[in-house]
Amino acid sequence: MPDTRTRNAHDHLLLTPDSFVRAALPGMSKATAIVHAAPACGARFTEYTVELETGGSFQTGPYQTFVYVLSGKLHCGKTALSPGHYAYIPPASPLTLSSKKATRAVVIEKTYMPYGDAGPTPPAFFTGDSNAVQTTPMLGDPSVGIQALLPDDSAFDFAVNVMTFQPGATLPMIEAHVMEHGLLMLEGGGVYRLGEHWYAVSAGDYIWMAPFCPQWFGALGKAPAKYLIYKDWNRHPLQSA
Ligand code: UGY
Ligand code: MN
Repeated sequence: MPDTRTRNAHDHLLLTPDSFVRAALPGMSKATAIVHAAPACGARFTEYTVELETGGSFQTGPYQTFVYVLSGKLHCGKTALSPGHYAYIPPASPLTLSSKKATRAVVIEKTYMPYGDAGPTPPAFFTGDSNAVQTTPMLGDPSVGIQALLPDDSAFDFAVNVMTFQPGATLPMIEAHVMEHGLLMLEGGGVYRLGEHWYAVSAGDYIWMAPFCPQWFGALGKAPAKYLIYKDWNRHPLQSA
């Protein structure tokens, strides 16, 4: 009988690759999606991995969209995105992204929330390379590095960071905060505490954390552990889209 590390709890979800189910979303051609987080689980954003065949394509919807390439090459307008490259696509700017070879990318979609008096203008389209983004030590600890993939600008209502833990490094505290998270393990592994549960996690696993889910991570093994983490950011908790 098969077993899985996948778990669905009231304030978190752990999805392991053995339980991923693929289905195309509207606008996909020679491509399929593994939806990791969506309003169906309580999330206020969606996150999915898109897998494209040679000549595959998908379209961004009416939402602001963040795309991070995991493997292959993704053509986004005039830009070709390689692994670790990413794009921010503003809402209501439909774009077709395509591949000339097998490609995987993670996609985050969120309804845009304007910022106070700054008006309703969302940020403009841009692309970046996570390999070139500066690493900042977390609370002064050089064994936990943070790379902020989006600019420090209140026009953005979410953040996407890459966090890299040297072997044995840990989050400095058990966090519990109003922001929710979508987390994709990119490399290595370790132990994730979510609420009262402790999970062994490794590259390829996905975690959704509800607001205030107690969370802590410790990296295990001989190589660094690295994850891509989304959070809602820069907005008052009473604001809704
Ligand atoms: O940004 C964060 O809240 C991050 N430190 N959380 C996490 O890694 N679980
Ligand atoms: Mn956190």
